[in-house]
Amino acid sequence: MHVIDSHTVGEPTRVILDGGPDLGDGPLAERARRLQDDHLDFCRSVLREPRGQPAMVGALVVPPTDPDCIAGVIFFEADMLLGMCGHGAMGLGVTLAHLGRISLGNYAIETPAGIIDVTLHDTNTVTVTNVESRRVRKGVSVDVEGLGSVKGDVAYGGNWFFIIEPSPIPLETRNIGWLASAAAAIRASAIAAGIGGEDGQPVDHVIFHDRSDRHNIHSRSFVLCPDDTYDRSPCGTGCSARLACLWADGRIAPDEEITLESIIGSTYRASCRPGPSGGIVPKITGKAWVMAESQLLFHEDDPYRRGISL
Ligand code: PYC
Repeated sequence: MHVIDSHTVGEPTRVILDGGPDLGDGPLAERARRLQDDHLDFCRSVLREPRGQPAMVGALVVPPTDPDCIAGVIFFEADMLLGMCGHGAMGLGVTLAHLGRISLGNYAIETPAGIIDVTLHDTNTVTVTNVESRRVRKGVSVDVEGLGSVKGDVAYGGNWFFIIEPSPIPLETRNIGWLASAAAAIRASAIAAGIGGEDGQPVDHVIFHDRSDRHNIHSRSFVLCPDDTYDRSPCGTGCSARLACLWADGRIAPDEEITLESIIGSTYRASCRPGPSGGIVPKITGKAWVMAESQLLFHEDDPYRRGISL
């Protein structure tokens, strides 16, 4: 299996170029469902240790259905699919450039959440114009054991987010374990209380936002991903959901660019415009670096060919 690994300001992506399962044809969302229902072993084998690492997101390159798109991509974690992935789209952009399949410019890419645009400005700098994003609920309270009542907004940015500001825990790297367990408890309580998208979509990510101590940074965040790892980048879909909340509160103007910081201090630039369906169209710019090109081998007698499951 031919893979290329990159990281986007710290958050890893593994692009799978061949050797993935046959998902048939049809709409990308249907093919993604087949991956989720029938091929989770594949996702685990690629992302779990010993071949992968906990924070890594997979990006399976598939043929697009839309002839205007240069590729289709299904983003996944070891145990579940992502509708979209901002850092992964940046990683895919620099990977396709590394392979000589694209040069500097603008490209449409199909994802299960919809068509996104990837603009490669130089070898490492990529802007992702994401799917239309929206806030669906403001200031919802959820009772969380050990934390009490926690208030947050529910927003969509290609995935579903519960967004809390200010953070109940200081956004410092020494608190990462504490932040992760609090965010996981909030997500479990939100799901149990039926708090999510308009059509019952469960919240899959939780974000804590707060002020940054750094000059010219709009805010700092901690993002918990569905697999309970934290995003080392500011999370492209999370920034999109965040922009949707800022927009709904009148806290950002069209095309105003802000810089958002991750818990490790890495940054994206982000802006938005009104979208066609009442939400916003986010633009997120960050940097990604290709770091390895490999052939993954899976021997029949390797007890960990499907990854380590504990
Ligand atoms: O950048 O959108 C993102 C993302 C989702 C999960 C990890 N990163």
